[in-house]
Amino acid sequence: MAKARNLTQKIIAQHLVTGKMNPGNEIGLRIDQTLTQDATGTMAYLQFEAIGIPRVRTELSVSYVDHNTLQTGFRNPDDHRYLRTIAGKYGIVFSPAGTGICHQLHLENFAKPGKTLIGSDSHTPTAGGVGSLAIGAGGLSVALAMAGEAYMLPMPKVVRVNLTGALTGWASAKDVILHLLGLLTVKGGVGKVMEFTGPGVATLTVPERATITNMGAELGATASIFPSDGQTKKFLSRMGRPEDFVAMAADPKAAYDEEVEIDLSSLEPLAAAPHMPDRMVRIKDLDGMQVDQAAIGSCTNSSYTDLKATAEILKGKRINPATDLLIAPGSKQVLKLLTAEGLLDPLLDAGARILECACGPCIGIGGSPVSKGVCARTFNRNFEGRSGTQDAQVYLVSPQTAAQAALNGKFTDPATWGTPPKKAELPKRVPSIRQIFVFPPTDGADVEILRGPNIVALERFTGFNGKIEGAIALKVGDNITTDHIMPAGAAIMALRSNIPAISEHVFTKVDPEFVSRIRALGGGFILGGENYGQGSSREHAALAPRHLGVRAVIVKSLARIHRANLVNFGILPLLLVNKDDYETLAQGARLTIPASDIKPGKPIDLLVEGGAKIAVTNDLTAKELEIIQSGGLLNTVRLS
Ligand code: MIC
Ligand code: SF4
Repeated sequence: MAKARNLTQKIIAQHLVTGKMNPGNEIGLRIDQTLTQDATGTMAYLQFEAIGIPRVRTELSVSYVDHNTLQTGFRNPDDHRYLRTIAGKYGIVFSPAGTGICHQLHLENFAKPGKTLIGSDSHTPTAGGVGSLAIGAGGLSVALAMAGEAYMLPMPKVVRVNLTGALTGWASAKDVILHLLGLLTVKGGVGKVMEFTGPGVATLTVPERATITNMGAELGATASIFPSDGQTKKFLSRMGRPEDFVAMAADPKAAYDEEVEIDLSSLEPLAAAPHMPDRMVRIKDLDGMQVDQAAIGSCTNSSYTDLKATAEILKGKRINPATDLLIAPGSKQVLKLLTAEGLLDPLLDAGARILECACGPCIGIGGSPVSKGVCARTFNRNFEGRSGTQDAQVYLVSPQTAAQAALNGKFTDPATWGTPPKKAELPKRVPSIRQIFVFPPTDGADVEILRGPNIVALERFTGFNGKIEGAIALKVGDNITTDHIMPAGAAIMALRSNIPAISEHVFTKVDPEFVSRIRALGGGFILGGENYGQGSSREHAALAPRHLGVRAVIVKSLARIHRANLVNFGILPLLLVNKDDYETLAQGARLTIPASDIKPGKPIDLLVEGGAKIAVTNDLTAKELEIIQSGGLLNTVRLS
């Protein structure tokens, strides 16, 4: 009899190209679908062009424009035009600016149970809400998957998150994942897939599941996944694609590497306090704190059901005049539904601002709060400064909590909120927005790729031989995010296709002198703590430091996607054998790395000027080491 498998193992087994399915062992997966978004997409497609094949080899590839849709100046619209023409040429579906947020749109229109999806955005696991094995990756990894290459990753451990009971009162799906983050922390999911099972699963609708799988990214998890069941069938048929449904679940006796229990009925409204998504607090304990801005949207909480709940709370009321309320629906489909169901009026009449269907304030593209402003945002990240206001205090909450905060002008005890609205469901007939997508011609040979002057050709990095000498150009602490390394916001994100220009902003929010210092040093190393590079998938957080001459990062531990991006661009990720050595190494210390002596998984000594030796190791495979030694992945795969 075949071995009982959990759902993650089943999908992996069906897509396994290389490797053995033992946790930690490198495996290669066949990828059915890819997605990109504008801010990572231009680089991904420049790399795809460099690989040199005529058409994507996936079942489906979609290019969404949702992050920077401001089009201030020529750079941003030029990027969008490049993305549109590239999509036509290579057989990619194009989603124009304003259609919606990539993860919301993908869930509504394309995600399928049992399929593998990789996306150049860390919240790609949202599609796990319909039972896809969906993983965030760097742009180059996505480019390779589009070229038909297997996606390489360490076989994840599978965590069974057993849900019992049902949500009650004002508790929502957002509170489930905030609770899990409080329990496991922002590094609790590294190297793992969170697989949701148990009797509580059936009580959650697909949009609720997608809120949970979306924010599994904040746990550092490789993916999060729900089974495909009656709820999935209902969702897919209401989305007008019943044929995409297949039932999928773990075998009843399947084993898991770890287990977590959550009793849904024990949950209450929660928040993640500034400035980390795992700083879980109870809303009741924030009672009385003034709220300057409430914002509802982002790929976590911008579904029709989220906004319906919001509209029902706001109906017939006016928000507090001292509190701004920003609402960005996740897609035009959500917006059309709100209009059709008469739910837009209550939002408008209450005083909400309706923003474009895009990421917007989530990534600092407008909607920045006032100085020291307290925000109640339904988003997934509250890293310091990410809102565009460095001293803002961002609390991550559910739409219900954000709507209450907007009404009251402050956080209040949920016990005072009255009876919660009935759980929102999608209506039977959902309007289609399929005609807004641009589907590619069957032969793109005649499509001309249009590039603006901001789109700068890729640089060729050189490999190394022998030893690498240099100084620690920057020492940083634990949980450094890619927002610290490569800040976002409208102005800097407009430079995503121009590595020399965007490199001027590396680490500027942490240390404004960093760029001039590393230039003066002629390159060097970064010393970091635990979970270095968590958060976004932006490969610019590896590519731009590499452009500035960073050759190695020496850390206590690394986040998964950033680790892969470092390898992809030829930066050595070295792990301190003795974590206490972090204290003895100072910024400015000169080091020699005997790079040619590095072997997979073997410790070596770094020589510190003055004679000290520091042991470092690595968790690289032989192939990854070879990639770094040859100056990055593109050097090993280019045809052109
Ligand atoms: C984010 O939420 O940080 C982003 C912006 O969506 C990033 C991608 C990017 O930096 O372009 C992500 O999550 O991967
Ligand atoms: Fe967009 Fe925010 Fe989601 Fe990132 S987290 S994809 S910026 S909405």
